[in-house]
Amino acid sequence: MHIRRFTCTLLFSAAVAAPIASDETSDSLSQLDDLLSQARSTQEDILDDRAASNEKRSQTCTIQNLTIRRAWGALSQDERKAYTSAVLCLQSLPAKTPTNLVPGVRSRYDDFVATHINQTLNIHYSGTFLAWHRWFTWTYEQALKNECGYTGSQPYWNWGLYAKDPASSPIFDGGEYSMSGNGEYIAGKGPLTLTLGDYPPVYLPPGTGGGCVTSGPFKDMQVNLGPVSLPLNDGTVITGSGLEYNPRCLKRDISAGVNSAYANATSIVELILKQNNIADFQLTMQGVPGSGSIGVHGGGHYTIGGDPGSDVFTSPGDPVFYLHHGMIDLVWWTWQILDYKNRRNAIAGTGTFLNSPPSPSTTLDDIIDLGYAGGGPITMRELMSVNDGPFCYTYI
Ligand SMILES: *[C@@H]1O[C@H](CO)[C@@H](O)[C@H](O)[C@H]1NC(C)=O
Ligand SMILES: *[C@@H]1O[C@H](CO)[C@@H](O)[C@H](O)[C@H]1NC(C)=O
Ligand SMILES: *[C@@H]1O[C@H](CO)[C@@H](O)[C@H](O)[C@H]1NC(C)=O
Ligand SMILES: [Cu+2]
Repeated sequence: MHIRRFTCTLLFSAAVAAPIASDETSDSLSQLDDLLSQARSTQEDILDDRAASNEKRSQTCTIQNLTIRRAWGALSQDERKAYTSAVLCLQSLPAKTPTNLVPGVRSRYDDFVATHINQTLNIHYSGTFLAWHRWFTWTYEQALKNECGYTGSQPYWNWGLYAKDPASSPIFDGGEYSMSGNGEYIAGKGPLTLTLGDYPPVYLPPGTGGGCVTSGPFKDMQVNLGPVSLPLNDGTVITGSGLEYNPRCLKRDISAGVNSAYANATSIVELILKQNNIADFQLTMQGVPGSGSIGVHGGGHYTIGGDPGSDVFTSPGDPVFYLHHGMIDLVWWTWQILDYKNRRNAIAGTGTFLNSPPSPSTTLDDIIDLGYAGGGPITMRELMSVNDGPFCYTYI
């Protein structure tokens, strides 16, 4: 009896294991899981070591009090609801940004959008890209906790899990426990044309929405700021200062084509394992200009698409931004901890977008300031590790 059951189990495992092993996506997803567990256990070793040492300064973040950030799909329905309710709360609180500086701000949520718009040309394709967005995402998470009573942590979007059909994923399925669904279907859209300086354009497969989001927690959300540089499917771009009051619906154009081409499980694993220095890592992640790739960073943003999702400046105006940047941060942290000694403080780049106009190299002494979004001025040095400076979190 016992032996028979054992045999059955073995047969059953073999039957399910075979197709998984032959599937590139599942292979890469389990590789990503392994990398993540490896990163976790290295982080625990680091924290154990310093708890054992007498260094007092380093005792503030311990294994016992790490905040754990989880994938959206791993949250319970109640936890997801708590998160979206806290975001809606932030959207109902008054802005701190004075309207003489940014006439369009209407809520505390908009403070974050305004800060991102204001600094866009210094925080993408620059030396501060990763650290700036780590601090931005963390500061947003703290606002949800401290100003809206949220007791959970910032969830993340593992792009690789749903690359073939993001619109049906728990993040975008449009249900009560999602981050709201796709935009209304607009027929006959051409590809989304992205231009970057004098490089040849990149044409992205259009999504299956394009119009207003009509389902889920954010169906009545009003977008107030932007656009600054919004690409359209006919090759044109709508531009503006982004700072005026421009109330409109939240639009999305969820694209499985973009997700599977640029932010699939294999591309995530390869980014982590094959890039050996920070300059290549952050450039590949954002898309090497002229290569035709938009990287996993562009991959996530243009999977969401729409307005403000596809506007580099205004993209935090779609609440999924923060789940996307949770994943960007997870990937950076996983990459850092694979060679912590050499990568913990590794930075490269300058203070301007593709160094245009030319600017000094970013250093660990450079100050990051999120303005009215909060957080206060902080040095790059303090933002380099998820268990130092203001941070004490991990990802599972
Ligand atoms: C974590 O615990 C340590 C030691 O108990 C404490 O000093 C520190 O303030 C805590 N840190 C956080 C972020 O809760
Ligand atoms: C996965 O992403 C990589 C990098 O963007 C790309 O080269 C590859 O074709 C993608 N795989 C699939 C199945 O689309
Ligand atoms: C925009 O950035 C400038 C320069 O860093 C700063 O002086 C200004 O206060 C910022 N505006 C807002 C609204 O954050
Ligand atoms: Cu950004």
